[in-house]
Amino acid sequence: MKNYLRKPLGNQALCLYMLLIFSAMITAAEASDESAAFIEVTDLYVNATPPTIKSTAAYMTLSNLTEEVITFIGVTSPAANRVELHQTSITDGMMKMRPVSTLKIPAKGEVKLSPAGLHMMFKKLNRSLQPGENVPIALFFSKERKLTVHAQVRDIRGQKENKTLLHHHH
Ligand SMILES: [Cu+2]
Repeated sequence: MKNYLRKPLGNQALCLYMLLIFSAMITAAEASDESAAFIEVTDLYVNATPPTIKSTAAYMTLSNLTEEVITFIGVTSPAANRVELHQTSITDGMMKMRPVSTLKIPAKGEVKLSPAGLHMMFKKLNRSLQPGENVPIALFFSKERKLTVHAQVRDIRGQKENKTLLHHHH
């Protein structure tokens, strides 16, 4: 009787184990699906920061590979407490930034984020970012689509053209 009871339990445990492995495999498959081309990210980098600076910006080009408009709806990174999409504009010689909540990427079109315009603002960095390292950035889009990319940290402080466009105040 004892053996009879134990056996089905053992099978159940095995079944559960197999189920766990199976669901892990499914999750892995879904994770790789997330990069199944709907958006292509190029020219991706984030500005290096000295230890005293707690914010920085990331730039990239977002290309929509599909036949319909894709809306960017948010961004996160483990390197910062908060990441926001910002638009830089110059009004009366003063540079201002404002948060942009959503961004439409036209069908088969692209949107460039660059130092003079749109950028992804990293706020409350939890550490300084060293040139050469890679920072994960999770991008969220309409239809619950997510894309994780890795931005290379670049030291652009020495580059004259970007010098006046660096901003650390919010
Ligand atoms: Cu900004």
